[in-house]
Amino acid sequence: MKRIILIAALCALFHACRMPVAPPAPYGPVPTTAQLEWQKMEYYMFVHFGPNTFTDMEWGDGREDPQVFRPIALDCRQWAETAVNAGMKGIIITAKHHDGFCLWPSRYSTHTVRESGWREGRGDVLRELSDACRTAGLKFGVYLSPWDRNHPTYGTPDYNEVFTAMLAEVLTGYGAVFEQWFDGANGEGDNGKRQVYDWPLFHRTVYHYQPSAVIFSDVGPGCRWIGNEDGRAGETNWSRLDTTGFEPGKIPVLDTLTIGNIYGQAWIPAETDVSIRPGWFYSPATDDKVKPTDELRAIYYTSVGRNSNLLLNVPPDRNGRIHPHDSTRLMDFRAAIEADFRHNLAAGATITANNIRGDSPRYSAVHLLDADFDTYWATDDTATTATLEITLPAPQTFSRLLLQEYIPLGQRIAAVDVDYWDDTSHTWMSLASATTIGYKRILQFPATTSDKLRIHIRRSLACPTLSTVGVY
Ligand code: FUL
Repeated sequence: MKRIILIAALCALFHACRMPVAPPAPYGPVPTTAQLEWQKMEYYMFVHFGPNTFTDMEWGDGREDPQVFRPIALDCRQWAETAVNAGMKGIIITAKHHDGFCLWPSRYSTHTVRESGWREGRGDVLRELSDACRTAGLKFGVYLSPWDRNHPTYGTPDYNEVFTAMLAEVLTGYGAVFEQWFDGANGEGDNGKRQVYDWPLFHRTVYHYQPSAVIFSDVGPGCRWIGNEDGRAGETNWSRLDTTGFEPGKIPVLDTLTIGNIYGQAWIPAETDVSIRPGWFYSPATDDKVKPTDELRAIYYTSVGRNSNLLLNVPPDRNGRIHPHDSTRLMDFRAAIEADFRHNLAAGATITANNIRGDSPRYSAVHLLDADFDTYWATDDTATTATLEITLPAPQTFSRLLLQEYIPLGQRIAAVDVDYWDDTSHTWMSLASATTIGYKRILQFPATTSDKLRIHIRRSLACPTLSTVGVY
């Protein structure tokens, strides 16, 4: 009896003293804190606004009379309210497009809101929008086109100094900037000259004034262009990219931007930018061409559903307000997505894994079903394949599976098969397959009824981790 008590005591002591199982080591490049916060935003608004709004142009040539800029009822609070009601998390505005017109009264240009006469030349769209975003709880971002078809110094080294000074103005005058958007389009200036940009200087300037800003360009460094303007990320989409030898406007083949590089040296996740209308700027000619809800819904699945953020452009009209056709469509789009993800059928399910890291509760598969991104399931280091089984309390009909990798430790999973249990044939039947998961991957398939699903990770570059599984 004494021996038994002693053994039991020793066992208890052993368990109490057992070292916590160490998490998997990060694999490859990983997101910075700012990139992780950015990725969690998922969906935000792009605003193209400026002289082009009033001239039916997409690319103004910089010789427009500033007086054409005359929004008679500009209301940035209406933009911000629309974004909030649409479920968006921020707004990025074209502070200066290729025509060089500045939406703020820049000291380094004579082609600005000051010269327009709007609000007697005392207006500042960046001020009004950044204030409205702050009030509405939205993040504020700035698009600044390096290509400038108006500025007299464009095409000379002096322009790099001018552009840097303009950057400093927009980055210091309006509070926190979550994303600095650099357009890759680079043509000639009004003087027929083309600029050689000082990208290292531009990047240094952004990080100096806004250390937490994510810098967008064709090739990062904070986030990258998806390689098309159709709203389509790759079904395979690595948040990693090799950028040596590339810069904005001098880019790898477009497919590489759409797919990323499996062994890319840098963490540069994708952003999908697309417009709700055929053009980036407002035109009355497109009032009846706002994308239908089904098309926007499809774009959600091919962007957010494929490990990319969605930057949806909603161009304000000539009054300076978001047109009712656009705002109504945005509300329908939100309702459609919310309906798709209202009931997670996996919420009351049981879930098992054939491998749990160190058999530790810390990495148990139950973490896949909690709503906490920061708890996750992981396997032992030796595993590069694994199988999860989900049993629902009763048979249910579903057509979507949502998966999230725990990306703070890097992107690992390269191939996944999903099966369901068919009660008639008593076999597992194939439901869907995927390659990459990343921050979020949503698989769609024909509506299927079953009480069991199986997720088989067929290939992982290092032991897999998953944070979330949802069945809808
Ligand atoms: C492109 C620009 O040329 C378009 O006008 C628009 O701003 C789009 C978002 O990026 O490169």
